[in-house]
Amino acid sequence: MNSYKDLNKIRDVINDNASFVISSHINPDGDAVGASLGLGLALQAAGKDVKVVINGVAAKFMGIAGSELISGEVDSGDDVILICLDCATLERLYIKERFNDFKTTINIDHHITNTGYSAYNYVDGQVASACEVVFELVGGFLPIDKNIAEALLLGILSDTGGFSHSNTKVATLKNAARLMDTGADITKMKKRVLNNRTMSEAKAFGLALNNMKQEHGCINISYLTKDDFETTGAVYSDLDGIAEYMLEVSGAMVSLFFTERDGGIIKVNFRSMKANVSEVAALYGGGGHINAAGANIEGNVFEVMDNVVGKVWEVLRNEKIC
Ligand SMILES: [Mn+2]
Repeated sequence: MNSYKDLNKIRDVINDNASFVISSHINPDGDAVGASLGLGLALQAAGKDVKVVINGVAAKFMGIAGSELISGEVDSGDDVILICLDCATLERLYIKERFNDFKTTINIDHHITNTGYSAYNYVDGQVASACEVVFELVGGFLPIDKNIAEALLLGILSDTGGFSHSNTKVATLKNAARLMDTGADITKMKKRVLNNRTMSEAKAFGLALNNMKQEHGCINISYLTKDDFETTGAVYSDLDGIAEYMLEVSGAMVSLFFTERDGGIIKVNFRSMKANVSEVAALYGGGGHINAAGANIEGNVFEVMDNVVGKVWEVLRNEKIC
């Protein structure tokens, strides 16, 4: 596991500078959005100039406190610090082309596959969400109010599936409890992140579940083509949760969800009960966590499915998981 521990150096950089750009991975999930807005609000409250530059934020996340910090513009230059959140590799960073334009760079994350691509890196692979790493950085250093706490809870709820995935630890619940101590409304945030679907998302779910098959008696797979996106009007950020749902269906030890993207790229979401799917994702240049990972693979959706199912089956068979 990669481990990067520049916590105090990062606090010094924050103390010594006034202008920050926060960014995260492409197609940001709830953790990416929550960490970005939570840290953005904390820096703003400390008198810093902050812009959050992330793309394609799902409508359900817009309007929460801190979303006014989201900007399409990237300020860069001699005095601006870039902070990358929840982003395991530079390749996945939304503003990767601008990475070298900043005074210095900071990488704060919880992916065990994080490559430590910044000048200062703080990666805690033990925690469930990037929001908890931000909380660790900010707690006791900058004041945390209800709005900051709600943004961070959004990410914790998102990455743990509402405290239901196996990444939910004692520390996760303690962090959530400490955030609730600020007066943060966890029920409101849970409704926003987990119990809140658009019509197009529901339709895409329907198509994906209709396409679902089981391979080798324990690998549930499904896909959506570009045509499916057009038919349903769904966007990629609408697809959170499909792979998790597929893992709940009859005997699955792994679920694999494939989506056709632009440029002949197939995005694969891996979810598992036990097997380390981040190792399989890494074979394709992807990464993530033991039970949840992703990769972008060039090729035809059906060929990519066959290939990935073969690799996953090897792991499940070798480890006698099924
Ligand atoms: Mn995350």
